Amino acid sequence: MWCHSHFGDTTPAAATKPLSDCRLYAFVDTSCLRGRAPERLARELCEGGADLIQLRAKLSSLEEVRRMAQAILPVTRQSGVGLVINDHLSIAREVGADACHLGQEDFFGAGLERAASLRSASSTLRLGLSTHGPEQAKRALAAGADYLGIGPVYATGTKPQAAPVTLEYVRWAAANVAIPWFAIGGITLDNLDAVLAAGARRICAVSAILNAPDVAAACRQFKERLLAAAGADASHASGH
Ligand code: TZP
Ligand code: MG
Repeated sequence: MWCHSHFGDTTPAAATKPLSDCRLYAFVDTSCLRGRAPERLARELCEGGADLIQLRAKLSSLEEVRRMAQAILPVTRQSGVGLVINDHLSIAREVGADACHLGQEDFFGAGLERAASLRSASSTLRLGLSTHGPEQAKRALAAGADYLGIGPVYATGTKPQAAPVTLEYVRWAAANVAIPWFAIGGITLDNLDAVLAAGARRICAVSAILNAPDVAAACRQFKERLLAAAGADASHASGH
């Protein structure tokens, strides 16, 4: 088990999925809320089979992020879905989230070197790190990250300033990264096959899910195809 969080609510908690079982990593991104409550989106993502949910709130105050995290956490816990807080280590710790996701600058740029330094005796907080190329991936692995983000694969309006790393970096990750890693950036149901063909078996999708007419249905479509790809690997490996 990769984590059990302990937020003081009365919702019965399902066992949190191990990170190695996580395939579809979905987001509650405040830039895609369009008036919808964060906890409602979290519920729809869980219903659709998201395995992990990140709260990404680039323009929100600390207090707003804390409030959203506290509203989402009972929903994710009920489904056994891990909650990841983007950028805000202090809030991830305070609310008892399962993981914190940090960029290169947030982690290495802040002088941090080891994922273990973020944990304490009472906390099993996991760390995800964004990486944009092989050198960053090697450094993140050496730091003890629990998972890597590999992207942005394609240009995306959700992170407009970031240059695409292309499928070449996805292929490199498939050949070289032994911990869970998630391809991210501009991934849609239309280009998913190309991302899978490059070797990804775990993906993040933000706008393709949150801007879909039916959020849960969009999740289900991604999830089915990710599970099919993983299932095909397993049957090749067993010779069937
Ligand atoms: N990191 C790299 S690309 C990206 C982040 C947070 C945004 C992904 O969003 P979308 O809408 O799935 O392209
Ligand atoms: Mg960041």
